[in-house]
Amino acid sequence: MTETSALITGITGQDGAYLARFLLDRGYMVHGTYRRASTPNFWRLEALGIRHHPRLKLMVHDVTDPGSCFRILEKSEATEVYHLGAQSFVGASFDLPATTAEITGLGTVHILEAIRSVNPRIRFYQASSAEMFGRVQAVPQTETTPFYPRSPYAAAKLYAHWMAINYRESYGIFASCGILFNHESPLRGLDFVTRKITDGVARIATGSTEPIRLGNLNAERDWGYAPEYVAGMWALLQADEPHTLVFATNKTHSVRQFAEWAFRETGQEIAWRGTGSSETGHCTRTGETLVAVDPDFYRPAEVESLIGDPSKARQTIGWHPETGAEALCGIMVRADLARYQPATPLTEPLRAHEAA
Ligand code: NDP
Ligand code: GDR
Repeated sequence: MTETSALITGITGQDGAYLARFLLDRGYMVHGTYRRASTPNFWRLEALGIRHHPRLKLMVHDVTDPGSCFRILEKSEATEVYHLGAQSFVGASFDLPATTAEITGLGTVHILEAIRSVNPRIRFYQASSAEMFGRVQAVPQTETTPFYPRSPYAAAKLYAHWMAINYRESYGIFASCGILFNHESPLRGLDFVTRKITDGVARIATGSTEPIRLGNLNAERDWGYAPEYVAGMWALLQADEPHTLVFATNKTHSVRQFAEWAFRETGQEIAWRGTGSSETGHCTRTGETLVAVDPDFYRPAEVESLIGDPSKARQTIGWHPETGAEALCGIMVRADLARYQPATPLTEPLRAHEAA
């Protein structure tokens, strides 16, 4: 029996790495695409121990290059395509709106066009985002909540989302969209607020006196655990027909709350002083400044609060989250502490750019 071949764009990212491991564990042949960089960026694949897996093939690719989108489909002979490659950082999208549109928006169309020509029977997963709800029109958000994007990233994702649905309806392509709420892990990039906090907490716990500089402490997110969400991506492509489904925990918490949990994991309680851009968080025992608000991390337009209802995903494909945000925070802090403790062998460089 020949193995099923899957293609993952963005395999060097958080979800790409976890999804690759998930598919390899199920016997798939996995083709993953990475961007050429002066320094290879395979630390997540190494951390998961799959970098040299015999059924993993890595291919250089950029989603903005249409020809390369055709070639990866032809070479991989994939029957399932998980399109995760994107400029995924909302904050940077305000500085790089056109680049974000090209990668995150139009890049998806290049892949869809290639599927339409090379093999229209391919099952396609689109990494849609809760950010598309933006200034929310209903609480909690579901598959029928109207969208109101509030960033160049969200607008680009919304375009890609509707293009995937258009290819489903126009050409009969099995294009499924997962509208995923924030999901985090020890493999999360350091720019994102959860990992920025857990990395900072571990740094402070191992001797640093530099506070964590954050933006809007009152923003609320529905945070889940990434390995559970990639299992949902796979389940979505195994359904009898294509769907659009929300993946979320149906609970929301503030950035402030996440920081309090993270410091508590290392035995420190925070007392908050001041308001707005002059707010600081201090250790109740020592008075040391642990958190400082820095307006540099405010966004020109903010998504204040997100909370998703995953009932349809449970009914349709049996998916439901297991790990709540507080437990997730503990997992992340412990992993970052292990990275900073010199006696612990590193499974991940302290900074992605230090990867060999
Ligand atoms: P990451 O930022 O960790 O990974 C993004 C991946 O896309 C990386 O492998 C990156 O490569 C790759 N990439 C960037 N630009 C290009 C390009 N021009 N061509 C090809 N690949 C490119 O994101 P996540 O793993 O967290 O997210 C995966 C997907 O899911 C993204 O599309 C994201 O927008 C979406 N999403 C994520 C959510 C989350 O909470 N994590 C929630 C909802 C949606 P490199 O390593 O070289 O930068
Ligand atoms: P988000 O995640 O924008 O929701 O996008 P991020 O962790 O960047 O921000 C969450 C919230 O925290 C606030 N915040 C800060 N954010 C960052 N990055 N850094 C800070 O210092 C900081 N201080 C406060 C933000 O303003 C925001 O409100 C993530 C990405 O994975 C997207 O790709 C994905 O589509 C969405 O989640 C769902």
